[in-house]
Amino acid sequence: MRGVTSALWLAVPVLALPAADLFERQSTCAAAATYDAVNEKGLPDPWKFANGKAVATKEDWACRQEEMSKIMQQYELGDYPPPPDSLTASISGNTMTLNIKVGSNSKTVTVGLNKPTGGGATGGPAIIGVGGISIPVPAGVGRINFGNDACAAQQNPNSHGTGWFFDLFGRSHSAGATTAWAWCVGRIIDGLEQLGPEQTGIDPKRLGVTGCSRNGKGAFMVGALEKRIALTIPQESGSGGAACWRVSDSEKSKGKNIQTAGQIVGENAWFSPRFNSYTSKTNTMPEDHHFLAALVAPRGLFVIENDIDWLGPVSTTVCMKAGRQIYKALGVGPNMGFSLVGGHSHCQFPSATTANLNSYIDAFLGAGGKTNDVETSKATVSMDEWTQGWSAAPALNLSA
Ligand code: MCU
Repeated sequence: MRGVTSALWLAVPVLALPAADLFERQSTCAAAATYDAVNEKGLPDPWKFANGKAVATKEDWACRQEEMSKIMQQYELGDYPPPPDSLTASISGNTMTLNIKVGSNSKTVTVGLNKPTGGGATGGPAIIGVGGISIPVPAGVGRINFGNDACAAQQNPNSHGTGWFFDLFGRSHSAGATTAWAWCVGRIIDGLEQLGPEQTGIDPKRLGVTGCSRNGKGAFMVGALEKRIALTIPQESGSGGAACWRVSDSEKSKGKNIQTAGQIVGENAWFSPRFNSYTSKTNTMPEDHHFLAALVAPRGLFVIENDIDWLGPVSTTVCMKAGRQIYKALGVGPNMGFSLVGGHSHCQFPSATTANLNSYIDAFLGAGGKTNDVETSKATVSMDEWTQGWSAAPALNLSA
């Protein structure tokens, strides 16, 4: 008996990895340090890892999402940093104050809250407005005002490096403004989590994000990079948001007055300086903006567009239909909607779209239920041209 016990004791140190360590190792995805450029006319295949391996399981998909995020950071977004070293939140009335520390840098930021009503002890839902809100927000849903320009400026290409994100990380940090905004919104959510619904009236598990135009590009990036967002509603984000770079380049070559990658980096600081090397050869990037939808999946996503040429109605339709294909293959098709309704001015929400919008708000921020599974666009597109090279979709069921 004694012999058996000591044999067990001997065996234990060999096997005994701390449980947390073991789980961490098991769940680690094989990420490369950098991802090679490609030469692909069509939209890159979401179902194949960069090393050629097929995405076959839910675990594979989680790793592929991590990889797609890393690839986008390498080619156009710049690095999306981990959470800060410390964050302390306090609240007075409707103003939340955040004290944030990264290394030896610190920053104090205030955020205006418009608290939801009727949320009870668990708090109610709220929508974060990136630089304002231009969708109709249902009664009772709170609003959070994210002053994105103060986080990372968007005046012109030279504004890269200005704002409290860069005060914390240094002026030469690689993040584009939209990437920085995603990180800054993450800090607002940290504050809401820390204070809890008792103090804020907000349930941090029922948060939406929206923004229009340039700020719609930002809202999309927030949803793609910050996984605590339950519903992402980019409005008229166009190029740099719901449009795919390759498709916009193709439309431009057909004579359309459309924003392209080449133009965008000369206009503003929305993307990383890293992107500058690829804007004249977007077909070499192992990513495009259908990956933004792939990164939001399976969470709620309702993409609103317009038929204004500059926004690229064909490009946003192709790109977001590709996004819907991804959602469908993940078994969560109705979680993503695409609504391109024209005939109104930029950032003017068409009232006929309200019922569809509300179906997503109810499903993800409210009582639940089904969305209207929207796919509306008058643009005629040929999806085959853009997705024919994709591997067979794996038919995963992420809703289970
Ligand atoms: C659609 O968003 C932008 C667009 O990308 C820019 O080229 C243009 O200058 O401004 C749009 C915008 O933000 O309008 C409010």
